Amino acid sequence: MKTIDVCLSPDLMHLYRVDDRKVVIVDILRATSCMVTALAHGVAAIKPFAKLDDCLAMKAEGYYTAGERNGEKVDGFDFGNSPFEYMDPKLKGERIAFTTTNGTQAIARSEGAKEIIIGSFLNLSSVTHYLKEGSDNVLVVCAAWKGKVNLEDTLFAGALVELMKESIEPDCDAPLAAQRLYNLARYDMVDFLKDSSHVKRLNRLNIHKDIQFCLTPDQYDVVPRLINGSLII
Ligand code: 3SL
Repeated sequence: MKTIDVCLSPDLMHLYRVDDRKVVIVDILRATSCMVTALAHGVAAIKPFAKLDDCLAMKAEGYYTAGERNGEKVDGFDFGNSPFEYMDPKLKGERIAFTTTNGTQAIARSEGAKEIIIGSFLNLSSVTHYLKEGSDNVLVVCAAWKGKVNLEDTLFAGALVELMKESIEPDCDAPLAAQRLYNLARYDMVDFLKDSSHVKRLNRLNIHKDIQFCLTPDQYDVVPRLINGSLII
C-alpha cells in the first residue's frame, strides 16, 4: 500500500524524501487558498517566489505582482493575500507572480519533488481524488508560520489522511496526530481554531471573512500543479 507522511514545518524538510513522491503544499491561511481561488477563477498561471525582489521583477515581464509579508500587502504589489481579491474578473487569463511569508517558501523548500500540487480546504475533495490515483507515495508539507507548527495546516493534512485511510498507510506518527486532530475539529473548524496563533494574527488585521472562507471545504474542483516553475490547472 502507498504511504502518506506529513511534514509539520518546512524547517523539518531535511527529514523527508521528495524526489519519489507527490508533495502537497498547504498554507490554509491563506496562500494556498488564494492560489486555488485565483486559478479556479480563470487566472492563467501563478509563478511562486520565495524572495520579494524576484517577485517584483516579474512586473517587467507583464505579470501582476501579489502577496504579503506578515499578512499585509507589500508596497508596490498589485494584490495582497485575500482569496476574495482573486475573484476579480480582470485577472482572467492573466499571470501572477506571488510571494508570501510562508506558503511560497514551502514551495521553494520542496524543490526536487516528483510532483508538487497545491492543497487547501477549498479543493479538498479534488486533491483527495487526485492523490488516490496512481501509486506514488504522498508527502503533505505544511507551510506553518516561520518554522513553527500551526493548527490549520495540520488539520488539512489530517483531513487528507482521514479521507484516504482505506487506500494509504501513515508513514509515521505525524499523519496519525494530524488525522486525530482533524477528527476532533472537523465539525466546527472555525471554533476549533479560534485561539490559534494565526487566526489571532489575522483577527488583528480584521480579516474574519477570509478565515471563514478558507475553512470552507470543496468550493472548487481544481488541482493546481507546479509545471516549469508555474502553477497551472
Ligand atoms: O504565510 C503565508 O504564506 C500567508 O498566507 C500568511 S497570511 O495569511 O497572509 O498572513
